[in-house]
Amino acid sequence: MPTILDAAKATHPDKRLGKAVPPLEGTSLISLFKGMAPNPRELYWEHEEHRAVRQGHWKLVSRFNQPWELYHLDQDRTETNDVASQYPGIVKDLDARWESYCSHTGVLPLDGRPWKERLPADYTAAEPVTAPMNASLPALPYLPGAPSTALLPQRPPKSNVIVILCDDLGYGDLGCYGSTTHRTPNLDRMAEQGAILTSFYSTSGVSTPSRASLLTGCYPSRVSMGQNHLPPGTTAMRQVLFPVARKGLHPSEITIAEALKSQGYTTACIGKWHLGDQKVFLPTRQGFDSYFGIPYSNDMGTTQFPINPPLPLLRNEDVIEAPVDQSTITRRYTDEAISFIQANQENPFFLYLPHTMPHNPVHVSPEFKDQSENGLYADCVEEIDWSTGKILDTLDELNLSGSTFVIFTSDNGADKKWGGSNAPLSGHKGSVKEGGMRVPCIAH
Ligand SMILES: [Ca+2]
Repeated sequence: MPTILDAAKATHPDKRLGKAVPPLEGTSLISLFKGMAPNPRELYWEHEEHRAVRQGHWKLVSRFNQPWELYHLDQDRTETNDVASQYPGIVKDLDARWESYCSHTGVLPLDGRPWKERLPADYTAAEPVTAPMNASLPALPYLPGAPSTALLPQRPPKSNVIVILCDDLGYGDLGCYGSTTHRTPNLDRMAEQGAILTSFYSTSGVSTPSRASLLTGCYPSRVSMGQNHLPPGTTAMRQVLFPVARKGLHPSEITIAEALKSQGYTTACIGKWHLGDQKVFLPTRQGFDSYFGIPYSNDMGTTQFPINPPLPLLRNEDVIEAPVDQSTITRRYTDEAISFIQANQENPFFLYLPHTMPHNPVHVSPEFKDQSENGLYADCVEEIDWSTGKILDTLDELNLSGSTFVIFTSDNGADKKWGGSNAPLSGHKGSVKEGGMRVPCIAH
């Protein structure tokens, strides 16, 4: 949110429902795109029984409610060497930050016990660390030979904004992030001409909370999207919304679309929403002038639970197809996106394009099927690359490239069994290891 508003020279509303809006947790990355060092700050994640805090090169992790583990990401990028017992002072400091985060966002430990009660007896042992805690985040530490962060051009006020968000695309799934099996020439070109970030995070390893943060600039729990709906037939709280959920992102929360709409932008959401499928929660009630897409994940049709409705495709607030033909969905999203850009070339626009793919079950157009070296998953990634190329070409043809800020990223890391890659990171979708939340991010 803050990055988009910064790019659009727009401001966040200071009041909501007549009350002052607290400061957002998100910060603008525009200075980073201009080649300046990022401001170091701590980051937090929660996923069911998992917790994590990152500050500089240190990362504190608790998995399955177990005591904290500590990793030095610069020296141990795969998070295999737990050094918590060697650096109890760092553990103590990050644990205190976690407690502060909990009180700030309303997050509670799952069993009600403070996290510090889980720490080892030598918790307050001498502090051996020599590196400063506030060391800057490393720039491009993992990809020898990767393109450096380039300067993005100055853009006019009220630049157009396009956010392309993939579903479950992993850190290692693109050529420009080191993949040798996925052909992504359009995204590689976008990275060469723009900026590629190697330490870019979503706020969650799963869809719903990640998207809530993207659109509001807040941690998921700040907007009550950290713990969500009970899936049918289970008693465990989950983080993602399921079909016919009684809950969604509260309509009073301020989204990017609402903030930009108030500045005169035309707004569209084309793709998977996953912030509530009841009418009151749909994109059309959250600042988007139009919506075309599926309201939740593509595996949530009748094959997931028999009580689920057939996976619907919506235009605005009406179901126009159920079950949706997923093999054409990426192509149809692309056509819709291009039509929207063409129709709004004379006025500022915000296009939010959250692809349905490459979330399992992957589907591709006939032209892309069996064309890659990594099965349907890579076919799907290559179709998304094609789609991005078509959108960038459209901007060029309409002479809008210089006045349009485009971000390509993913809502969380690749799942562990459908063909995606988070290499060279460990972890996967749904974990708090790096592969769960560190995602590709290319800006142009
Ligand atoms: Ca996802």
